[in-house]
Amino acid sequence: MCGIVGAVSERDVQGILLEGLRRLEYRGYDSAGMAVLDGKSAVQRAREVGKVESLAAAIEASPLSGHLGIAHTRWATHGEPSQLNAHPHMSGDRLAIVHNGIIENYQELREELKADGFEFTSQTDTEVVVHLIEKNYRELGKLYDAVKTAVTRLRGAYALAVVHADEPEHMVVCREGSPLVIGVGIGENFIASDQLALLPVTDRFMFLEEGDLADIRRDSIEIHDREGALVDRAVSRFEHSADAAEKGEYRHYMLKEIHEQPRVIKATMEGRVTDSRVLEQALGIEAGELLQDVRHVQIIACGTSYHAGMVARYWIEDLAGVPCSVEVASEFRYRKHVIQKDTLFLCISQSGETADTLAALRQAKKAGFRAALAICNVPGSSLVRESDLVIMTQAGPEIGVASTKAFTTQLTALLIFSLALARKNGLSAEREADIVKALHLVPGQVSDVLALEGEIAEMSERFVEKNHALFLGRGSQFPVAMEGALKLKEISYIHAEAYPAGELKHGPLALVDSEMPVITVAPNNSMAEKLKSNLEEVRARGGELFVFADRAANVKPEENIHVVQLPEVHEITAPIVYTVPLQLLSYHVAVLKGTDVDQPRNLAKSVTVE
Ligand code: HGA
Repeated sequence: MCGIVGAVSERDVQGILLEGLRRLEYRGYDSAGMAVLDGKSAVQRAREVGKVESLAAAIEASPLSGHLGIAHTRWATHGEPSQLNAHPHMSGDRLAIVHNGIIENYQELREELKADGFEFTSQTDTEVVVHLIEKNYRELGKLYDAVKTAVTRLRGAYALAVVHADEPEHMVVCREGSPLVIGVGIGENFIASDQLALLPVTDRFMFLEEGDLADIRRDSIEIHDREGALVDRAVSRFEHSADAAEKGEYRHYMLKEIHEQPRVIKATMEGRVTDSRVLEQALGIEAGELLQDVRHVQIIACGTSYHAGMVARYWIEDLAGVPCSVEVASEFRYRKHVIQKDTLFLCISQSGETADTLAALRQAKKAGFRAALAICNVPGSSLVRESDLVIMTQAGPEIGVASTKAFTTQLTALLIFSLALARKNGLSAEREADIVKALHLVPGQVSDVLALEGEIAEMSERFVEKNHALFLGRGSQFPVAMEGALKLKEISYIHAEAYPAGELKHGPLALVDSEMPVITVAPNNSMAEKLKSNLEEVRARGGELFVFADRAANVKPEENIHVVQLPEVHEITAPIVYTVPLQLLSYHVAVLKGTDVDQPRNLAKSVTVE
């Protein structure tokens, strides 16, 4: 989850690196650092605890200058956030590295290197790597060879960028389990954990494969694969416009991203649905044949993407009649499981680099399943490259750590997939047309919900003093309630839990009193009447209810019942539309509480470590 950026250029690289770090800060932000080489002196390094702006201030006070540099924004895994643990790490005063990932055998290497006389100044796993490279450098005398030999000793996940003051014309980078992309410039080249970091300087990128080791110079890029063979990696152009990563008129990225939903949901449908049917080829050339064989779907995801998977289970079982299981990746990967014959393995991840999801996919591949389908937002990511079928969500860069538009576009893609699978399993053309028509209405309905922002912001004032909240939903709205609770936790730090409304009386009702706000999503679906009885149970215990419902659900505002009326929506597409008011509610509660909305404490975007 850390962010790495590096540059080799004729111009001074300090500004490029700093801007890159600012753009990567969503990945980690407990400390940041930079190392720059000018070809004359030893490595110049600055490291600061806190956000990138602390580093920027330190560098402004004592500038670094040079044509080669690496930089890092950290999300600590080993060792507290501190200046000593911040990257770049050094061995002596001439070798520096930045690292994203985890070195699993670092204890053993640390003991070995200590016995060799290396002194450790940090608690990180990363520091063993820099000393190991230095040890090899002393023997081999070439940075490239030293890195190549050192990585054979590493177990775990890493993206590394390495520089040495005796070889100030290049950096050596490699990747194994953590993302790394090369930005191709003219007479200058760059590296970063994410293309976003480099958009001010290039829009051409090469994606390293697992095990690749690259030598990056101003005028050349040489890549060798795991076996040591010289390889070409295709150059592709970044597809989104550079300003997609800017905040524009909005106060926070999260708010901007909430408001982008009508457009990106529409973009995710484009080319994949006609007026009345889904185009299964949009899932891949072999999709038609492949889906024919699928008898079971196993969904794997983490966090918000897991909630999208839970909604999809209702769709897949309801529309296609195909059994579907959903599991969080970090659990799936560490247990024995039975993969049923002709299972489609469906991974959902915004970044496509989520370490647990990728590990689950790789493990399942060994166990054998019919095919892997990825729902992902980042082209060229590991998940996309390692799957047989892909549906790219068209959310554009999502910067806010709390996911919003990635979730609703995942739902859109999952509904398209569910319909394609359902058609193979007897879904009638009429029902398909009915649902596709409903899907076309979603962007407009989301806009209608966004127009209710003022009302929702007013409602949020009642939450500021609360310490807990309960979210209720039934059927496919239960995962929507879970996602609502997660958003509130993530950005406002209010403890929130979600329950299927029918479960209330089996325990959580004991928590309900006047201090416990209860938020309910209540479209007029087949469960509406049952849900209303559950609301009465809450009211009878003095609970304050906040209900998002459409007119037809007929929930009347009364004392202790606040109702926000939503547009009428089709039962199948309702989870997409009903997610949006809960995002707005969490956002406004967080703003009132004064939290760091885009970068909530302890979290990071794109969880590339376990
Ligand atoms: N293990 C290293 C890098 C952490 C990381 O990649 N986080 O996403 C450290 O703790 O510094």
